[in-house]
Amino acid sequence: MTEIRNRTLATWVKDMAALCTPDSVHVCDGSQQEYDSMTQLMVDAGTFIRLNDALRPNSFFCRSDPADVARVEEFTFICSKKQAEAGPTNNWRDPDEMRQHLNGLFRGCMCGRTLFVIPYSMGPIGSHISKIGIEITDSPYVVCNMHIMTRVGTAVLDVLGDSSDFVKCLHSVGMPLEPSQADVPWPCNANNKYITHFPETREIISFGSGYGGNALLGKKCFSLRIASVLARDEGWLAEHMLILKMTSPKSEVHYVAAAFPSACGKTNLAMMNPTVPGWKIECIGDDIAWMKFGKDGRLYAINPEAGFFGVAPGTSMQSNPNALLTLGANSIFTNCALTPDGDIWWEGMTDEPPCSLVDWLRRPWTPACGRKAAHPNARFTTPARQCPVIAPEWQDPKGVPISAMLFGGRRGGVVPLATEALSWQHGVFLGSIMASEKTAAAAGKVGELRRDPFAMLPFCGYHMGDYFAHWLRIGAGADAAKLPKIYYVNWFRRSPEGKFLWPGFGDNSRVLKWVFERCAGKAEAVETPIGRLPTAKALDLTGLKLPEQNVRTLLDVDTQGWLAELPSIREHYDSFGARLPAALKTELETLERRLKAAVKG
Ligand code: GTP
Ligand code: SPV
Ligand code: MN
Repeated sequence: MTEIRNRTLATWVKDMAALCTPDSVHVCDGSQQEYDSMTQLMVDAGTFIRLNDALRPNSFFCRSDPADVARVEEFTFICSKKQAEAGPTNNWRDPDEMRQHLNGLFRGCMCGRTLFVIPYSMGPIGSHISKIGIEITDSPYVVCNMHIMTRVGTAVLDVLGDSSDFVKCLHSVGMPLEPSQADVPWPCNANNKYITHFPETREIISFGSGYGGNALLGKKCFSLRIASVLARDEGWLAEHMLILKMTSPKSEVHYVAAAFPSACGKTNLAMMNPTVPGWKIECIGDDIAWMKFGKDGRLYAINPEAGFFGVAPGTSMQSNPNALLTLGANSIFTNCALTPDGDIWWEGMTDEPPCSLVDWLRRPWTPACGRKAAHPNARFTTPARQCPVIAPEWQDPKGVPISAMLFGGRRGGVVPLATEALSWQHGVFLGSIMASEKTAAAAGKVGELRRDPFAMLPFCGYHMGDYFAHWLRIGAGADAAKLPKIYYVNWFRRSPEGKFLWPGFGDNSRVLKWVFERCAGKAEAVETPIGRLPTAKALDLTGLKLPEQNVRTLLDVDTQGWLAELPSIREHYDSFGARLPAALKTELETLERRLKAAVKG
């Protein structure tokens, strides 16, 4: 077994083993052999079902406990010393009290289980932008997922050396086993979930859930909640953004980052097949971007992850062929449905559903039964390197220079298809007022509109008002000409009958083309009270049979709608109190003045 030479790490592992009292300790080496033995362990335990090897080699199907299907924002805590540091958007607990409480929960919590130590790197091993985390977990499911989602193993320990510069991530499913007690396929602790972050000591402690961002601690917990604090302190950005590479027919290249809330289209945009002829889109990342200024004054982004943990329902050869092609082998499927021939299925994968399935709750399913076969937050875990449109430079330790950033969300009304910010400050304003209809990625009521600034509402590890100020500072300290241009987009505008007005998916390349051409100083835009909008002519709609009325609505400035929204924006802003940057209040007042002037005409 891998030996731990790092003294800080060895002591921590020893202490945690003494606290959690596992039957054994396993330090992960990141090898294929380790992955295989782990999947076999789970097949034997009934957690995994091996899929039909002829259809989907080396892939596994997994169903979670119905009480453990999504991120739990209600039980997610920022335990900074001062409550004011966590701000109004986070749940806060005193770090000493939380530690004490968690100590009680962790005492003996790994009885009958193995304690796994997962050394992992977020970002290419050894890149100056990358960072190291060590996750201790009692879940082999987490080990397998971390193998795919991050760079795991001995090489990470080699880079770490004797340094104590790593994020301590402690995780348990919170279900110890008595000596004679049989395990269940998906152990968790339905009544006791805590996803806790200690930003001052750069620690994460998670208890009771084995699912997604609750348990794969490199993802939202480290790469966003802890990293956003590091980024604030060190002058960079840790964002909930995809990164894509766009190449024009003339082989010019621009890189674009985009922040949409959970289940609002990042994975789809990141690896789409563009419908505009001659243009190429390749993927760098689909969920998280870490961005630092290069010596040339431009902002460079890396994808800290190594895999995709993607929303399964709705993924099809029509909507996202490159995702399906990535999933051809070596993948894990959680809370999808199982077909009679040992493959997986979910709503939207095919026009016609299979005649019979076993649903995610292990019940027989037929198309007539009236239930969904897959959970709406069913997910696939798959290696990024298998994506047919992964950009060759996706692991470049330098990162890629970002030309444009998009913000967006699900908005049935008011927000047009695309708006260009008038300046960096105006762009920060647009990011700060983002709102979206809630999805199944987090527990709670789906469809409700909520403000989700920068798609970071559940992921910002400190006071959101300070986060806005950090964004403004980043802009103020940079050469304006080298900063990315900022856009606000909305693929989800609906007709009064509730139909999407925009085809979305590959056709979003039409908006990207406009963005690209704006970055190149071409393409027309009209100045409106809310920002610059594409003219109908500037948007390439060739080959798209879109009713003219749709185009008009998509590119319309709904002045009354925006005016009606001002009170809710003001209320949103008021919640940040004195920490709301004055510049943003000014932006809001200016918007109001411009809208009122437009009404008077
Ligand atoms: P997280 O992994 O939770 O952060 O989600 P994400 O932002 O990567 O969202 P994803 O791309 O997985 O899309 C979520 C859902 O939105 C899927 O069911 C998609 O089919 C759907 N979707 C994505 N893009 C579009 C679009 O352009 N138009 C419409 N109508 N639906 C879309
Ligand atoms: C999200 O919810 O934004 C995700 C999935 O990307 S999870 O890993 O569960 O956070
Ligand atoms: Mn996400």
